[in-house]
Amino acid sequence: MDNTKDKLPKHIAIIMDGNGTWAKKRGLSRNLGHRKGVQTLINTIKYCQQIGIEYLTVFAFSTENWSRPKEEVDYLMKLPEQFLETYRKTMCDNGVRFRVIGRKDNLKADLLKKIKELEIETEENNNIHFTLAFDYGGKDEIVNAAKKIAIDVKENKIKLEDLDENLFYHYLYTKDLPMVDLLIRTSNQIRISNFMLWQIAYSELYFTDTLWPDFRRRDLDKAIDEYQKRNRRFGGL
Ligand code: V0D
Repeated sequence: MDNTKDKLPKHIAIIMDGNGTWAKKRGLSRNLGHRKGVQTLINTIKYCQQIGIEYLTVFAFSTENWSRPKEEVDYLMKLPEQFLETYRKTMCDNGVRFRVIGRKDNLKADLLKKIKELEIETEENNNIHFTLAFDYGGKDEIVNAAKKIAIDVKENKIKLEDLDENLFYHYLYTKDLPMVDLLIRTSNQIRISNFMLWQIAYSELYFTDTLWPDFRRRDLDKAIDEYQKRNRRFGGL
């Protein structure tokens, strides 16, 4: 019996690509595209919450994005504060559990403080788990896990023979999130680009031409529809 058919994906991950292309098509600056992208993100969180998605994780900035032109990086780095200012209260009031995953060593101290505060303030929320992957890389995450495991083995906190896939997962940035059911990438790029690697082992992958600032409810509906049509087998039959 196929009872996966009408199941909502529990965990959706999105690579929000195409902000620059969207702006260029309109003769606008890339920065305006990114700003529009923030609004689309906020609408998407709201909609996911409405339809009962439990986990939403989005790729905001990769470990490789630092090599973009300085001007663009400088602008991008203003978005977190802008996002938190406009959306922080809504998250608190509507049961959004907020998390940021990724490296923390390149973030400015005051931003890090604001992130920590909101993570703690929304700790008890469980309406939707909204996670931002920020200065995140999938390979970096795995290397980081391996290092932490090596330390714990050396300090006799774990035994090497006890290391299995389950225990390894506890050392990933996503240790508190389930595996990804549905990965969406916008803007017609058919790549993973070092987003979650371990976590997408069994994910359905959905690629759309829609540019991120144009992404609407019906685009998410289409992705979920497609997900429900596919028959997920996790390698079994
Ligand atoms: C631009 C579309 C929220 C994609 C979404 C610096 C690109 C909006 C954040 C954010 C970005 C990050 C950390 C945090 C709170 C919010 C964000 C970046 C880009 C990269 F604690 N949106 N957003 N960060 N965009």
